[in-house]
Amino acid sequence: GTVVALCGGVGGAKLAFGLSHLLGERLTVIVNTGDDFEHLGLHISPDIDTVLYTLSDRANRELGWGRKDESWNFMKALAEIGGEGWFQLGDRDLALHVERTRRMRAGDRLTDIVVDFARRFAIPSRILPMSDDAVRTSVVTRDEGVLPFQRYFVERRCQPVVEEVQFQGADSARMSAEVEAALSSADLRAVIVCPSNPYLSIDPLLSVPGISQLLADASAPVVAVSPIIGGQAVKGPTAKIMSELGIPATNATIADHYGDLIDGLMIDEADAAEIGQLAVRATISATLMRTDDDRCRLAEDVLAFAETLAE
Ligand code: FO1
Ligand code: CA
Repeated sequence: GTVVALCGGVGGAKLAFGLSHLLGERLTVIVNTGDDFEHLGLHISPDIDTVLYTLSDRANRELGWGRKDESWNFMKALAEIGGEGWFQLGDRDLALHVERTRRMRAGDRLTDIVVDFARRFAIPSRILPMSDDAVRTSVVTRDEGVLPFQRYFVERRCQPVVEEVQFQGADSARMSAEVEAALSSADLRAVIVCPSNPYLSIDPLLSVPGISQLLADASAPVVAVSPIIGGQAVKGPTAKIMSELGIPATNATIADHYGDLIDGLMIDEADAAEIGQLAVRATISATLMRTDDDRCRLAEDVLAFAETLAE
């Protein structure tokens, strides 16, 4: 059977790495593009690139984004002539942005471009953008108005208080034929919602018309891995945003947030005591992924859990 993973950036990509190692070409990863933006005239797709780099062992593990063995000559040269420096584009990373932008201007679909890059990187699994249409995440802040996602996340370092998260363009976006086929395949064995930020990384995916319906209709079990451990987000601003939105940073909230879309939730062993309070079938595992072995073991655990939920 085949498996689909829904994924945002860093945390999600780590589990996608484990799943990819176990499943190879039987895995399709559908990736958030709500973080995409135009910068310096280039089309940047941070979550797609994080997945491409992570699954091909090119990721910069220290930074959590971008490539390993990176150099920054372009940024230094840009600063010298007064260019914008708040968003760092490494010399090697730049190649993807330039080539993606060139091909998009030539009329190629983002899906085809990403599939080609993945093949060039010898990634056996399929990586698909959630849509070829632009969906742009923006954050309504209390004091600074509406900020495009990267301005909020990188330039303002998630400091502004969040009142609402919006997905511009979502209403009229279409999922690609490839996304639709992957989610409605008769061969589908499980859908895994990776431990990415539900509000910033997974919700944009679910906002694309049709995707949540396909999840709800899937005969295969849909299983999420919680990004919360001990009341804290493993990485990034999940817990901060939840508290600003007035939602407690607990696994129960994550379970309620995904609601009927998921059939099971995997939580961290540190939160085992919460299992009884969850309105969904749940199981525990060690969800913190420090090493490649951790990623593969968690992938095994989540697939085994999904197996127990299959009809
Ligand atoms: N994150 C930062 O915190 N600072 C950066 O300068 C930065 C540059 C960057 C360039 C390419 C890329 O693919 C990602 C980059 N990120 C950077 C990460 C990215 O903005 C976020 O981690 C994701 O959008 C959140 O999922
Ligand atoms: Ca279902």
